[in-house]
Amino acid sequence: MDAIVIGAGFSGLYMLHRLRELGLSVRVLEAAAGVGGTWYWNRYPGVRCDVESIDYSYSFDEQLEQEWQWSERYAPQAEILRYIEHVADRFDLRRDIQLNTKVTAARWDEERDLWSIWTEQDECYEATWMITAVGCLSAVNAPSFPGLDTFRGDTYTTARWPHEGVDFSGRRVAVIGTGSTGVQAIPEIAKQAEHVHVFQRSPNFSVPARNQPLDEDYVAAIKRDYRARRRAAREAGWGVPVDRPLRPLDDFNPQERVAVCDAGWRKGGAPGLLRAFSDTLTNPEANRVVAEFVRNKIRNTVRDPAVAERLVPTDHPLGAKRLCVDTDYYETYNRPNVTLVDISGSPITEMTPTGIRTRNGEYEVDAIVFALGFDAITGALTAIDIRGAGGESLREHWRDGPRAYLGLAVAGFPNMFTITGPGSPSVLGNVIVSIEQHIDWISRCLTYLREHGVSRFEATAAAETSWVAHVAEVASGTLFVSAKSWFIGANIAGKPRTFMPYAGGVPTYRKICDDVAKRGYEGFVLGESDSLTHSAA
Ligand code: NA7
Repeated sequence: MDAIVIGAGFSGLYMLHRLRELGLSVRVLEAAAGVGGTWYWNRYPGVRCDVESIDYSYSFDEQLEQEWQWSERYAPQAEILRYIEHVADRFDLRRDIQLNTKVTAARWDEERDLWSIWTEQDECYEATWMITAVGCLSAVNAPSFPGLDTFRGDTYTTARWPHEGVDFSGRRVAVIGTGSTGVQAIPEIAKQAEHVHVFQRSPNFSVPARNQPLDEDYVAAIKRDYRARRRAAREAGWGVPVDRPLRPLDDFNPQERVAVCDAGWRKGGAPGLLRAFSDTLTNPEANRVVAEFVRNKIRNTVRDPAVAERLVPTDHPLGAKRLCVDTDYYETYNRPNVTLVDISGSPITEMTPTGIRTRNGEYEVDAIVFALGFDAITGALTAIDIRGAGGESLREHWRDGPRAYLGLAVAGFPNMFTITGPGSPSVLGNVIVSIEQHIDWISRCLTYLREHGVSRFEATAAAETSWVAHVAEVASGTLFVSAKSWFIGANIAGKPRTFMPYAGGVPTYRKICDDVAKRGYEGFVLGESDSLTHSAA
């Protein structure tokens, strides 16, 4: 093939569409039995996107965006999956997608300038270009509690939820994990189960989604000028349109500050609070004002003051861990069938045949739900044994933290593109905007390389090093670095602590990528077989 794309989620599908337009022969290899990526796997109760569907959708085709009708402000998983399936059918993508095909290894062939790519079934594909579209939140942080195999009840992992659903009626359920996933799942499970024990290691900030059916007039107004909406999304720092000019905390007096936060809280969704002030994520005082506002909302919502206090996050700035978006999360702790088990000082020591033991005691349950998150951003890439020039392993190259030029390419790994790779904005905001930007850039790059007869394309070590330093420098000017989050790999034992996404905002990043292209792919070596035709510093 000309190209192998790994993964058939939002990225893989659009990449396939663009590569076909370029006339390349392409195969998409997908581990799952269906398309959809994270939206295929994550089927737990309450699962929705935390970005509004109007924005969390492809912008590349005007007809597609006109014909598709989102039913709710934040579409549920089943609807997002239907949308992805619709896209696969509408653009006739399925004939080039091979499902149930997990890629296990890939090796760069120096002699022939191509990738050999192996699957779990031991098939081998060869392609000039290897494009990873594996998703930032797809490698599951699997539970590894002692005694887990002795537990006699049922266990469920949110990111691998049974397709037929789960009936929790009459059952005592433990949920471990209170990130975005737990925060969405807990209220839904509590509606059904006899009792829910929530095991919380650290509390997260969460804001109400205020999800609702989409108003037809509102949608019609957006569709009349969807281009403007998309443009606004692309020009906004995090890929979501801004509804008012952003101003720093110091522009407001104390009453106005509360009013700004209150407006965000009433509107619902993450942007209202994250962007309450232009400096919420860079100025500790601005962040403190917003965080304190949300803390008070928690205290005012949860009736038992001791429970409320345990739900109040104090160990990180608001937004430094991804801000959760919920429906009735804090209210759920007012239910008589919900118990919060604070395991911050008394961790889970083991699973027993009948439940969960912490340092403080044992909790008998019939089922355990693990909502432990992901080996984010790099986990799905390092799960594949990728070997570049000279046999160097990607795992080894990233031993001290991920290194990639623009988050798009890795030095020593020619002809490999990493969609939403480490060092790109990826998970900071609306990932669809970042996915489209990466894919459009890669497509233009491949066109240029073809026109210039280039068959080998590789980031230089110098460009990679300076980009990694730039990503770290930008992050150090934000409050992101002060939280033990999955953004910095802190949730996975032994993972190097590096802030992985690019925090300089989507428009700045886009301009940098475009400038690199304009300067003849500065920072890449462009070669033709063994003889280099062009090289840039
Ligand atoms: P997250 O945000 O990583 O949350 C995982 C949760 O699981 C978090 O509360 C963790 O506590 C908890 N956790 C992880 N390991 C353990 C162990 N061993 N014991 C107890 N608790 C544990 O993942 P999500 O799936 O919720 O969300 C990921 C993203 O997906 C989300 O931001 C959206 O963008 C979509 P911790 O906070 O580490 O103390």
